[in-house]
Amino acid sequence: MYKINKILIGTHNKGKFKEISDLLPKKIEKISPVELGIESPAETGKTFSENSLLKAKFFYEKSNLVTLSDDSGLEVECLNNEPGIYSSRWADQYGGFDKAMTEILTKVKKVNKGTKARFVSSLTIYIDGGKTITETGKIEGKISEKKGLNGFGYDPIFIPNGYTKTFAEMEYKNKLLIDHRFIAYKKLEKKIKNYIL
Ligand code: ITT
Repeated sequence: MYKINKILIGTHNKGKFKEISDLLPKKIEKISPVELGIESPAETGKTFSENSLLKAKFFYEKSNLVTLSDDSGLEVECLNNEPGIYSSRWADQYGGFDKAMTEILTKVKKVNKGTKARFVSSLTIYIDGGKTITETGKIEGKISEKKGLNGFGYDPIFIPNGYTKTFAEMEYKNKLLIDHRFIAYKKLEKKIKNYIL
């Protein structure tokens, strides 16, 4: 059985790159699209899994390296699960994450139908020979006032169920080992064990 010793982590998001790097076995060499001068594809999919697959294919075709990509986001129930797949685009649209988080908090207060929310991550690995595997992980929780300075993106406004701290108040390692990306990775790991361990 051939073993993967090098993976392109197909993301331009530094927070995701670090988390995915830390989930993969240490002995696997991790490459960033930034090192290879590869830009991001347009995210034309309608779901996290479609976008994740589209990114993995795009980066594989550009680099010829086994690729692992993520499409993720925050779904807020009272906002019809927005921003969802548009989580990154909301940040661009509102002028950064801080403003996008303020926007979410304002909308959630206005709608006044609770604070239930979840983070979702779809991970796709594109293996030589064109084989792809996609797995999705979700972590349920609630929207909170902005708290904490760790992490990235929408971490300051999300408290997972069973915890009292936002992702941004948690130690990096504690978030890493419970979040949506970890859940998706564990599902994926079962299917690629023979290739990576
Ligand atoms: P790539 O497409 O290059 O991977 P991106 O940041 O555009 O980078 P997405 O399209 O998947 O990635 O957008 C996901 C958004 O959701 C992005 O704004 C993230 O910051 C945010 N997000 C995803 N996972 C998160 C997490 O664990 N904590 C906080 N925010 C997260």
